[in-house]
Amino acid sequence: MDLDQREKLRVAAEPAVLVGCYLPGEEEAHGGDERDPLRELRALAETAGSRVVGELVQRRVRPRPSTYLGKGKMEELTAMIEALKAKLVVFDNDLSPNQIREIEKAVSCKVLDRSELILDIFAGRASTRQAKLQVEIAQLEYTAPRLRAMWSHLGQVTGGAPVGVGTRGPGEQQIETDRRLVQRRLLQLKRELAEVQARKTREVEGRRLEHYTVGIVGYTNAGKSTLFNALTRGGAFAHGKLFATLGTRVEQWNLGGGNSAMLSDTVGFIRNLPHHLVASFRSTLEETVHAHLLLVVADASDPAAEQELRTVHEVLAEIDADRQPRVLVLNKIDAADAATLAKWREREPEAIQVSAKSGEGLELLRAIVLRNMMGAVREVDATVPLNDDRTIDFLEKRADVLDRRYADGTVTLRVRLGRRQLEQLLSRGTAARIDGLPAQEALRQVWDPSPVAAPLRVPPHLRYDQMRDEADKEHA
Ligand SMILES: Nc1nc2c(ncn2[C@@H]2O[C@H](COP(=O)(O)OP(=O)(O)OP(=O)(O)O)[C@@H](O)[C@H]2O)c(=O)[nH]1
Ligand SMILES: [Mg+2]
Repeated sequence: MDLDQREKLRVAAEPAVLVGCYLPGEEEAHGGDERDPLRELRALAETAGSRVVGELVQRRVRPRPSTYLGKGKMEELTAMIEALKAKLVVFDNDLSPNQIREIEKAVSCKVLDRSELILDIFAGRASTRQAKLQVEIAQLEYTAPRLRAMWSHLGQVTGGAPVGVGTRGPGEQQIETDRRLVQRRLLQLKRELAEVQARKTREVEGRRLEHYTVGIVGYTNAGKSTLFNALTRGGAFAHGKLFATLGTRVEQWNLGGGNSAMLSDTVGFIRNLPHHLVASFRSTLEETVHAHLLLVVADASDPAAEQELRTVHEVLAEIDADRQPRVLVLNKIDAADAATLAKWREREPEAIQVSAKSGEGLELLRAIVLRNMMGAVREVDATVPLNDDRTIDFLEKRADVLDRRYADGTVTLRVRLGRRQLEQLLSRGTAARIDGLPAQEALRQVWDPSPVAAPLRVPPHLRYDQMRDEADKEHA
């Protein structure tokens, strides 16, 4: 079944009511748009395949511990669900397992919170092995405690026998068995993901040494894949729905003059991404974390763009992708009005305004990336055996030679050398030593002192030893 068919089926299946309960000062953080705080949740629900039939917003000083919403609003919600024949309630807030149980009991239909909704979308979209593993891990970690709460509540309703889980024994025992099954499954999945991750890390490290790498990042729906396609003719899936992209694609980007970069497109960010999902997606984001340069893409026509950019910078810090230079790319200028663009220009004078759709501004973007790439120029001593004519010839013609010293069958040239030029020398098999180091080593130590010289870090949640410890604790 293709994506659209699946979505049609689910649309037909799930009329949904959206609920947002906002505490003072929370609306902006929640919707990014004060007049329409449920805007993003609506887009998420539609992306997940629901049909939004009703919406309910409450402002409270603090959440009611049992149901988050106040008592009167809960009654209103129950009546609304009945009148609209809704099958699903989605909360814009993150709910505790107990709150979900209480609300489900009151409204007698399925209740999801925002994180679960996002997980559901990810589950529907994951197409690579890596993405599927990551989603299943996140789902097990996030949903398992909720499932437990739900079963115990259903157990009460049916006098102890859990509904829909089979007839094996009374509730508590069932939950214990399932909890162990979940743990075992988690361990197996994490082990498999660790293998995928290790392979990926080697691949990324290799690519980074050989090429200049540029990562596209940004909020979901900012137009990253459209930009990627416009720059590379790369055929990434671009779509007007949230989280169209879940994996990472890498394509060559021709920067002109015989230079090129490896450009990557990846999953979009969203505020309050479920914690486990961020951790799990670390390996998808490996390409981003280790890119030489980041293009941070924002939708200039979106009123919530500023809030979204803040989220993007936060997530980048969280995944350790905050050491490389960034270029802010304001996309969709064809859809933004002149006043908005003027405001952006004032606020972000360094940003490049583009339209991935019309191609406007892409030439400037290319030039700036090229300058960034060649910009890594170092003044070094290149010591070359006199019989390595090709290297000497290359340096004399292409690099800026400041001084020459001859000794014992070698020449030492004081040169200003770009990173890309050294890479080109390397690919021709140069015999030069740079500042006394073999050329390959110099590339690591002189040009990329911090990120590449250090081995790529394996995130703690993917380390075998820790997983084993956890499993042992579990069995003890
Ligand atoms: N008007 C206009 N629309 C654009 C532009 N760039 C992208 N879009 C539209 O924005 C929507 C999202 O584009 P994508 O490229 O899928 O966005 P993305 O950032 O890759 O989204 P995710 O992969 O879901 O995170 C699509 O409907 C695109 O057609 C642009 O420059 N102008
Ligand atoms: Mg995309």
